[in-house]
Amino acid sequence: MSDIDIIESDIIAAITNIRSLDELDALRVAELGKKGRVTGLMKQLGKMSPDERKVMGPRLNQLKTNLSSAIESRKTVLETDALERQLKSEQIDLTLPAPPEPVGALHPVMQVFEELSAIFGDMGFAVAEGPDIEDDWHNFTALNFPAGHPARETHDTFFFSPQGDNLAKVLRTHTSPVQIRTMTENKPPIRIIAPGRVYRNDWDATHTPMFHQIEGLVVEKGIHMGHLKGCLIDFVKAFFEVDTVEARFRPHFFPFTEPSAEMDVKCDRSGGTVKIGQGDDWLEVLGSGMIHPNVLRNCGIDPDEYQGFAFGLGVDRLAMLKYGMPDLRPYFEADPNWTQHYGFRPWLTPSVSGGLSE
Ligand code: 2NL
Repeated sequence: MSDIDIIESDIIAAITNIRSLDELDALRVAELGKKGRVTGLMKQLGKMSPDERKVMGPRLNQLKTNLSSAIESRKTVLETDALERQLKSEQIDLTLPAPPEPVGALHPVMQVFEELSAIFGDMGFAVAEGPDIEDDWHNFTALNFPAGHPARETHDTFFFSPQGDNLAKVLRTHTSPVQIRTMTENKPPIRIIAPGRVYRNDWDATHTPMFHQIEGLVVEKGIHMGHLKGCLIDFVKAFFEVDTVEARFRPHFFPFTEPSAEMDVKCDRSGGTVKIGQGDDWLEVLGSGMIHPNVLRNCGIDPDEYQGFAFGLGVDRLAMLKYGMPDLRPYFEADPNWTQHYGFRPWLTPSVSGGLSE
């Protein structure tokens, strides 16, 4: 056997023993690369006599071809093996039970909205909704804020750019425009709550530019402050899940109600949390009043025939109070740890008879 034959069978034996693609590539470089053994032999051709070269030239080319094709076929075998191994390791047993789905949680603000709907629904209120983008008339004028009235400035309103001759649209600063729409589109008796998002340009530890409000409205014949007080005291007892609560109504001013009153309830702040229905402190819970005759008239209702009361409260703060959440900011951070801790199981719909918060 010639030297070349020995080299060839050596290398082919080595190729056959190789177990990985990396090793195979290293061998290819070592034997056929620029500094490789076979290339070294090729370089010697130049020093040979023409006769020798005639024999050795084709023989060396043959060697190169044989080695290349041995490497290629080994490569195919190794690649096929690697694929087989990968497919085996990635096998899925479709008969195994599925892993449990991650369970979402209802945001406490949404839970409180559900509880409020259950309580007022039980008293005969329907839920009404309206657009977040309102015109000036529904958000202000109809509610007895005359043009240029200073109370408009207290709302930190977000205005859109004015379109043509119309006054600029606004992001509603309260849910009252929903009630205005209900009164202009329906005849009394009316008994609705309007829950939803409202917007004011305010951003600090206790205020967010978007927050949640619920307002209530009753328009019937012969409605008076006694109905307002009875309704709101019943509401507070149901919401805080207590049998008795002491309440007081403090005179206040809103442009859209006359008289207006803020409602406080007795509470206990001694243990670091607020407990409703006991103790000697007062906690402000909502604003309310008898609907201003101008507002009724603006909606086409005769104030000599119909009277009504209305109230409004901030839902974010109410949720903090009821569920002991010390900080408003995590409400809008979508941190799954927080939602799992403070959130509610979404399928437990609150009801007055079946329990509000379980
Ligand atoms: C508060 C006080 C209040 C109303 C909202 C209202 C709506 C119409 C007519 C009359 Cl259409 N009143 N809403 C009345 C009194 C108070 O909200 O402190 N909200 C956070």
